[in-house]
Amino acid sequence: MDDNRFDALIIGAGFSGLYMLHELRRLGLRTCVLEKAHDIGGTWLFNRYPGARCDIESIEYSYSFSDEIQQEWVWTETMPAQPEIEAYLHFVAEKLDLRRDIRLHTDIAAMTFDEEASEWVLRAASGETFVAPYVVAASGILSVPVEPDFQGVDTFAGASLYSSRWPAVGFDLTRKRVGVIGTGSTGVQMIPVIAEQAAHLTVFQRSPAFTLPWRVREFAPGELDELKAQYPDIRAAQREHPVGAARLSAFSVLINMLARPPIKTATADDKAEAVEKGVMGALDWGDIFFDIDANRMATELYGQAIARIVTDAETAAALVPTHPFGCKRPIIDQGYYETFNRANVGLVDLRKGVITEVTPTGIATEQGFHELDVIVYATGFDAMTGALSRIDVRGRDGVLLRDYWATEGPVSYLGLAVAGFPNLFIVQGPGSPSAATNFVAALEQHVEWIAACLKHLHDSGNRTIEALPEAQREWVEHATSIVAATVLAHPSCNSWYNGANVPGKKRMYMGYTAGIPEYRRRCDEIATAGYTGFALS
Ligand code: N01
Repeated sequence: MDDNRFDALIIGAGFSGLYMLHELRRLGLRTCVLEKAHDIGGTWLFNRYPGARCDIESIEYSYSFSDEIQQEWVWTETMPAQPEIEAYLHFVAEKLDLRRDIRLHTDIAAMTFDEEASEWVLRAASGETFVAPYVVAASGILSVPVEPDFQGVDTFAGASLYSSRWPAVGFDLTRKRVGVIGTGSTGVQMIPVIAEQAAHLTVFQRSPAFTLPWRVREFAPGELDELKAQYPDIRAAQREHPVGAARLSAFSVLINMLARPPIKTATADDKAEAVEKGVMGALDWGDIFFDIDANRMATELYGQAIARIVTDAETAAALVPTHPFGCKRPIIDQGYYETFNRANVGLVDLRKGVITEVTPTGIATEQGFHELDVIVYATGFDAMTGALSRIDVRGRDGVLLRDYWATEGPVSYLGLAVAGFPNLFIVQGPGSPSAATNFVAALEQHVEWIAACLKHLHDSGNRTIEALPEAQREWVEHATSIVAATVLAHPSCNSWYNGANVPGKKRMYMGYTAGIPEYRRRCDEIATAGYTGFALS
């Protein structure tokens, strides 16, 4: 038992858990990372589907805390593909000698706060237990997939593939009739790639995506070295940027739009010019985040821009979104709309008739039957709260976190802690900036804040820290009030951001949208004032 007693335990060996381990070791704490998978990497271990890559530039979607690491690691492309990010995390783990404190194949099933001893007791699915006063949940915000249970889903005789547990050895799609369900970031990334491999691809689309074309490219000779020489400036700019990525990315495109002229006063010529520029130009207006009518006007132009790319008029019309732009996560793509001009690609608009059944030979919809050899599910995640909800997390008085969130909604204080669950820190919990930012920039701030907090507890002779219900309520009200004035609060906005993609999940916008610098300022202010809003004992 003593071997399994630690100063702090970390759940998850992805980007967050690896850095958390490094930070806690620097404090001299006896720490261990518990990881359910067979290897480190988190998101970037599981999401190996064709075309998987990050939509933020590699030099920004990477740890900034070590100049040695950022100078030594060599990115080959502007926006990194999954294998390269996974390899990067392996490099970091070797460089910092992290693996000796990581327990793989350790799936935490339950954790209970022992109020008398003021410590957490964690039980793995194997029955093994671990004890520590503090737990950091670095279990990922998009790590629990939503897999639809269509009637007959298990009867399919072909291959059923899931984007977030793609076979490590890959899957040969050549000469196969493939169906892809889902057109979020994942679907939009994989569809052009699968179309090139498969004999035929059928895309089953429930909600058309807003997606902006992007050209990912390899770094030119010497380009990365030049960028590395500018790292102090690049990181400084990132730190001050609301989304934690100052160079062009899906998020910064949105931020830049805020400074553009409004569509509402645009002339017919202005609009025609916007459509001429393509789907990106069609949306490039300053008022579309705050005015639903302006948003709809821009969507109309977006539809016109699609119609200039997609040759079949019915398909082009089916690709036009009906939800407001900005209320789902921005997507960037490599030739998405062009893919629908291929002879081997078909689109099924599920708004005209839903999937009724999966049979041994394919997918039946209210509109007809599609024979398939492979079905690919790119149907999203139970985001932000999913990973901790699948663990039996019991806080004070035996309250289950999943029940608490089911009743109260996905509430937290600062996205870092939940009232009634002492000494449990969440990296990128609901109510933190994570969802709408560069995750790596956001997690670095969280990890550093948590490490400083643990040092403070030690130095001040405290053992327990707990979010106060009043502070939590105020934080949730504050975070909610920021989105209230935007299209994000519109009833037609359904996404993982507000839990609408998970049946029965209490609807609440789960991000903090004032940006990372403002969030950091508030977190630092709270810490400097002696952790206001928390009870320390
Ligand atoms: O998931 P999603 P995702 N029948 O929830 C559809 C990150 N990420 O995995 O919109 C039919 O966005 C669903 O339809 P609807 C990024 O943060 C980043 O694509 O609910 N369809 C939707 O079209 C992203 O936001 C990168 O109506 C069903 C799709 O499945 C997050 O992960 C790449 C259905 C799910 O879209 C999640 O993206 C990939 C059903 N029963 C992911 N159920 C990059 O960095 C769901 N759908 C680039």
